[in-house]
Amino acid sequence: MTKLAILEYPDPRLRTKAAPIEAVDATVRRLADDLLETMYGSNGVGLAATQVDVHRRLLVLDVSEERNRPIVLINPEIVATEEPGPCEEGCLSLPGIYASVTRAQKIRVRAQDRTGATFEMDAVGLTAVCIQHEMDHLDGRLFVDYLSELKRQVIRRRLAKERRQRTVGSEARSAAPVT
Ligand code: GNR
Ligand code: NI
Repeated sequence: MTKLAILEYPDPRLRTKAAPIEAVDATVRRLADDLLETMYGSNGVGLAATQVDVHRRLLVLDVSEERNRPIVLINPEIVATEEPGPCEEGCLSLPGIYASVTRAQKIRVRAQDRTGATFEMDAVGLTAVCIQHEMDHLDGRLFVDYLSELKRQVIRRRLAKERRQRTVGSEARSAAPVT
């Protein structure tokens, strides 16, 4: 398995609409494993293929405390939603940014698993919110799209500043004498 690089907002590649997966083959299963490794390695509860610049309809999640309940959803579709409510969201593509978004707190999803079999699952709470968040990624949407343009601008500036500081930090380190 490989830990992959995660695209960060406002990278335009995060706006790509992912294409359906025609056949669940070894390549798709390897992608699912790489997504899981990348998600666990970044302490995320979910990850969409879009975030690693693969524009296919696949997402993974694990909302368990012990980090031992991986779920792989291929070509997911939401077939029912209930109880819209607020949820504080974060995103690995917007490190350190959190905001409240309204999402259905109960959903029913249809998807294929890693064998290609179609199944349905009911999800509530964080699992339901996370699936909607990941499915938004597959359509090129981010949770900040639900905020005002003013809030998005504040977020873009904050992320740009943090990235600048990360770069300065690494330059200072590489310039330091190696003794
Ligand atoms: O790690 C994550 N936490 C999270 C918290 C609340 C709502 C959604 C999420 S998903 C996010 C990982 C991520 O960016 N997935 O795309
Ligand atoms: Ni995300």
